[in-house]
Amino acid sequence: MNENLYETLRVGFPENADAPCLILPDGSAISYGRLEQESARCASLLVSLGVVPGDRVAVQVRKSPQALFLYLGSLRAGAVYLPMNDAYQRHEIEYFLSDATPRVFVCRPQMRALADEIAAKTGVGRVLELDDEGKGELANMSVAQPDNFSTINRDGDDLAAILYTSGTTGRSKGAMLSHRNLAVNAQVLHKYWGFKPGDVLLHMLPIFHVHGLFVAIHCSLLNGTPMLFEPKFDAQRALSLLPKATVFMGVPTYYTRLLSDAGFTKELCAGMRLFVSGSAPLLMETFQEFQQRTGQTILERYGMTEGNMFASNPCDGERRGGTVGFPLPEVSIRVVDDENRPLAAEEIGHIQVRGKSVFRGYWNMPEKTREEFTPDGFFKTGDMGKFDKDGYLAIIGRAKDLVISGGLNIYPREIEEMIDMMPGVAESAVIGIPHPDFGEAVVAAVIRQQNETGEALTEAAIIAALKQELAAFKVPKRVWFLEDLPRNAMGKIQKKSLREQFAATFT
Ligand code: MLC
Ligand code: AMP
Repeated sequence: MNENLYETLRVGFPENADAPCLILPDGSAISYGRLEQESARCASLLVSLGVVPGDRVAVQVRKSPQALFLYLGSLRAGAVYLPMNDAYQRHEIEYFLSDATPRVFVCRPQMRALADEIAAKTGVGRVLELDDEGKGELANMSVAQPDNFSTINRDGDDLAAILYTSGTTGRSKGAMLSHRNLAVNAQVLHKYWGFKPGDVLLHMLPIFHVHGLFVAIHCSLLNGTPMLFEPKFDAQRALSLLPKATVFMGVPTYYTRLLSDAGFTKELCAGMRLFVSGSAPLLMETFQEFQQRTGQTILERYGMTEGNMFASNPCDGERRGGTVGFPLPEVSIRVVDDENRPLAAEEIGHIQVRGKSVFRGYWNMPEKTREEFTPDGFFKTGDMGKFDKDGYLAIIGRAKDLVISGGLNIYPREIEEMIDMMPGVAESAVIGIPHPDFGEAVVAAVIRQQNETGEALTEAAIIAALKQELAAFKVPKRVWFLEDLPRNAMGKIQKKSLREQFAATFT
């Protein structure tokens, strides 16, 4: 049996090849038949460029139908898809390409010069361009390819994708996801969330992370129904499209932005059957305000790049605010103490997960992979939580030093390392503090070296320097210069105390 994820998804495609798969902002539609043809062309193109099963195909482009064809084409060619946030800059791209050594790198035209330079340095075989409208070199080359392609046989354990997540040590880790990991989760979610004929998903998430690329797209494809495929989240656009949709998926920022618009009404949501939130904590006040405004209850779920979705509130049944619901079918979740001993309900501990959707480990990091799994095969999420008496899981905090801003993860270590290298800096501490729009915002506290006058080392200079190297969403929104950092008796920086000191900055 061919366990290629594409074949699993294809089972859900409608019999009528003319049925719409993507509905674009101008109202035009791309049919399921066309999706098959275009993904076949992309697969053929990759093969013609020498891509063989297991080769990585790295992609850093804006969301477009062509980008989706490329993802599916990569699956069909048996390649390992490596999507990158389009905000990533030199420092990040260079690391991903040198670590993953892809055969092909697809970039935006405006990144071409940098891409060529990095590709030459890291040994990438071929760089191709795809512009923000889904046109350009790659699209032109794929037109000439045959529109049918026999999807390459893959075993369930073979890799389908590598998604990089930042690490506490400052070094990003490539989470290896297999065809089985993704297929199992897609099937489970499709069923658990009650997808049915007639559903239409409003797709406004980026397609370089688990949420937008896997959760949202796989559910729709398995259901064989259309997606209103928008380039990005925009509250005004959402208001005009919600009446045409039945399902919406977003990070909490999408919901707070919708709620802050007076035009977001109950009537607008009358045809909606499901609002899903995840990737970051949904505040109880957002959950409640949403209920009051729309009469609908947001379904909160919990997941991670390293294993897709782990837990979800029920589709039918009580969706409990402040919780992420129950472990999904095929996933075991336990809450344990520091010695991996399971805790009772209401006791707070480390959340660990095991199951067919949990990843195969970190690319090129066997040691790190071993550290992150327990001897009995549970993955240590780094999240803290508890089950309540009814079995609902609540996420209480994080053991890992991680900031989640607008649904995007930022590891302070990565930013601190870059600030610490700047001339005149003695040390720094990067923290997340409450932010009304992004949930959390990244800020930095910096200690100048003793002889540093402060003339060159300003807040603006640090921010500008970081933007050269790092994705803008990771760059601190504010930088403060302090005399010293709060420390405990062991000399460890007390980030909690810093967070308390600056907590009211944005609120
Ligand atoms: C953009 N900016 C952010 C930001 N997004 N800053 C902090 N946090 C963010 N999330 C900054 C930009 O760098 C830029 O800064 C300025 O805001 C304007 O950028 P923009 O692109 O125009 O912003 P906007 O379109 O408003 O984007 C905000 C957003 C977007 C919330 C709509 O970030 C988003 O779609 N987030 C969702 C991410 C996601 O898909 N997460 C799922 C991960 S999967 P400057 O300085 O240049 O002006 C996962 C697993 C799971 O976590 O469980 O799902
Ligand atoms: P990522 O590495 O981008 O996949 O982010 C995964 C992390 O996002 C998890 O480890 C959690 O810390 C966080 N997360 C995801 N969903 C939720 C949620 N519903 N509530 C709180 N945190 C969440």
